[in-house]
Amino acid sequence: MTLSRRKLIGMGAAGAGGLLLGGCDRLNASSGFRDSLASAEGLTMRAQRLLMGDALAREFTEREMSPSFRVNGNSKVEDTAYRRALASGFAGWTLRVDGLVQRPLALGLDALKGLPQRTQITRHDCVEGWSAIGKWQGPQLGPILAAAGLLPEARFAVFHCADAFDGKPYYESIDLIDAFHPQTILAWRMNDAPLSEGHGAPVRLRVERQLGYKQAKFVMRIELRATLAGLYGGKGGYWEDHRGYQWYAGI
Ligand SMILES: Nc1nc2c(c(=O)[nH]1)N[C@H]1C(S)=C(S)[C@@H](COP(=O)(O)O)O[C@H]1N2
Ligand SMILES: [Mo]
Repeated sequence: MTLSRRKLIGMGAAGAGGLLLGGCDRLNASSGFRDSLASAEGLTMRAQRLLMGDALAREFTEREMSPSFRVNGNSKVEDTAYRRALASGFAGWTLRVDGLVQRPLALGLDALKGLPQRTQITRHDCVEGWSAIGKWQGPQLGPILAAAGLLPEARFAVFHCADAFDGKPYYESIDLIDAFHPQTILAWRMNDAPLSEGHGAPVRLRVERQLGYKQAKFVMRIELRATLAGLYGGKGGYWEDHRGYQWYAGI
């Protein structure tokens, strides 16, 4: 099942729409969120959402694919459990989906490969000033979250990664509008080959309407949360906490 923003809202306040509309009220109660809405970021996010609605990011043809797609950020994961899993071809590895869900999931790579797949050729834009067009394949995130059953308090999907910078874990987060967007997938395949370690094996997020740093690699766990406060630096991601990058990194 794919839920578009329109469908989410169409479900009304008692249904998933309540997640969005009710969420605003509750978020407004927190001064942090009020500050961020008053900021340029809040304005950009709301303006972009109004303009784009549930529009798709541009997709490209095979001929437009970049001849090379660089590896950026961490290209290797130090974590010993990760190294063992990588060495075994991720045989016993599972992706956990937990937090504010009715049924926590543990999905093996075969389970992810067995779900309906989406393939998309998109342009990745890194804030450092480079872009590359690549082909990504994997299951959509929305149906996986629907299978776990979101609790009414759930507002954000947090992606916990296996890597770290200077001992600080890499993580990222998106809201439910992006989580249920049709182009938001858990990619295990890139350019017709299994994801390499450098590009984020075994699975990485593709959230195509946002910048490169939101495309979390080495995703181990997806946690559904009511708020980003209280998690690491509280700003929803490694770069947001430590480098002042914006949480909503719209392209
Ligand atoms: N776990 C994790 N995800 C990450 C990063 C990282 O260092 N660790 N770097 C981010 C940045 S800044 C970019 S531009 C892309 C790079 O993806 P690539 O290596 O496939 O080009 O991954 C993003 N996701
Ligand atoms: Mo980036």
